[in-house]
Amino acid sequence: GKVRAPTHIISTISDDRGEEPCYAGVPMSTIVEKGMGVGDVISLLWFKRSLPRYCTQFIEICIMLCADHGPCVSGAHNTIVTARAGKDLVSSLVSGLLTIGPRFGGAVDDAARYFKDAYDRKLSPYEFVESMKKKGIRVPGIGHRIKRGDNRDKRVELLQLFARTHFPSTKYMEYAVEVETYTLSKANNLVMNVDGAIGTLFLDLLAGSGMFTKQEIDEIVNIGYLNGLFVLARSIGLIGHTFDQKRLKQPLYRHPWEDVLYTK
Ligand code: Q5B
Repeated sequence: GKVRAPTHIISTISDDRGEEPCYAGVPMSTIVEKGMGVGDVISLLWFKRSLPRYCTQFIEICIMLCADHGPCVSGAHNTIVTARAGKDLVSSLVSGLLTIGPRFGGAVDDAARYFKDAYDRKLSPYEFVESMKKKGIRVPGIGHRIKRGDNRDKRVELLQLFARTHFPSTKYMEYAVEVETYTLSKANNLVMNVDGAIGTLFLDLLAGSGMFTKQEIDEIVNIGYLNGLFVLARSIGLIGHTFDQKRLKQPLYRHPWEDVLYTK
């Protein structure tokens, strides 16, 4: 009989061999006919299942709220400088994306990991924050350069409002609010930031939707899917900043001497 040659690639999320491409088994025509959105496409391609509407809506709200945060943040700054150096769209985009990491936008997965561990081990906010301090680790999802206890991040408030209205449970996020109350008693800039809100609310989505086993949740948190939401979202803004600089015909950027402390 026929012997199947061993394959070099295994793929489980999409298939383009038939009459029309399928995402996790769902044909393109169904996606269009049913009026599915980008949240549904992310559900299919990242989580390999159709999630309930409130979950896909939450994913779409995360994408919309993180699409941009002005020209002064690390990512936009890099993209602007690169575009002004005459580089192409992809170079300008990736130069901004490469700043996403533990301090800027890429703390979503670590927020999910650390807050899940602390909540599941029933640590009090005091025990959690002080144990992190002893280890010399900043609490991911806490702290912001411009947001303060008396100038909260509107994005965090909008995500919390949506989840409190639509999610069956918000236990991880409510725990993060308790942690924030404690960190704010230490310093006014130690607010829950957008990474912390998305990280803890995604834990609530995974645990409360009934769509994931405990093992699947652990795998998602361990692999680290959630920074992908910020990366995907912020790409929208970084592409916009590239077009903006090109449209404005901005010259090569050179940082002013006066703004550098030259010292020996
Ligand atoms: N301290 C975000 O720091 C920032 C502490 C802390 C315990 C903490 C810092 C941090 C964790 C990572 C995180 C996501 C670097 C942020 C984002 C997207 C964005 C960005 C935008 C957008 C800010 C002053 C004192 C020091 C520190 C202590 C600070 N954070 N202690 N846990 N988490 N957070 N990142 O203001 O005793 O003086 O040594 O790393 O969640 O990226 O809009 O800009 O949409 O684009 O520079 O929103 O919080 O404060 O470094 O001067 O620290 O506070 O140990 O204490 P800052 P520092 P001490 S959202």
